[in-house]
Amino acid sequence: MTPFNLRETPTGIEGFRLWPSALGMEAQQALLNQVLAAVDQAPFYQPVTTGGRPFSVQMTNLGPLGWVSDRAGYRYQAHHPVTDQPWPALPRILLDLWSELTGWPSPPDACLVNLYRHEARMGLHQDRDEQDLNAPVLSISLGDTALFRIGPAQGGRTQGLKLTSGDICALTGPARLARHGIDRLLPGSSRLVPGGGRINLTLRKVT
Ligand code: MD6
Ligand code: FE
Repeated sequence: MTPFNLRETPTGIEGFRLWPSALGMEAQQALLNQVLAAVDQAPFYQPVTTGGRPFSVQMTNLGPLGWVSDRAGYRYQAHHPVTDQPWPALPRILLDLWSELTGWPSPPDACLVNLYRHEARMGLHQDRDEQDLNAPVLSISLGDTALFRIGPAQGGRTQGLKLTSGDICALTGPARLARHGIDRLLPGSSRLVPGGGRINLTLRKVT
């Protein structure tokens, strides 16, 4: 595995941290291979909102806990909602990235894996289902470039930026509850993900 490029770029948003091209091509491919191998045991599925509307993003999880949403609500749980099996273990490379980039003293206990095919998007939201909202959320982008949008927790003006394959970002401290989402992909901008599209991994401390 090639070493990570841990040079951070200022974002102008306090607490929103960005490491552009943290993963080179070789590291992206190695990470993707491990994620796809794990996903063999925990296939992507299409979650629905509490209102019964399907997400355009497909999801699965790695680690002791996984974020799920269905008509009963959204929550973290230890089992895949379709196969009822425990989620696969977190690959070591993800644990290493978490500790190197966040410095958080304990490992993450959940990794949400989002698969965006061409038309998929993610509405503005806050990540606030975790018990300790002081722990950061670390996000790794693989595949097609995404137009990411972020703004203050309380609402108000948002700004957009591109997340490209190999970029890593984090919501920490004053940006932990920032509102954020994915407006759309730039389809065909990467050939990394088989079948096209983008995979986003978000590492969290849930309990
Ligand atoms: C995505 N990301 O990049 C969606 N959440 O596909 C997120 O929802 C996210 O990028 C928490 C922290 C960073 C993120
Ligand atoms: Fe999020």
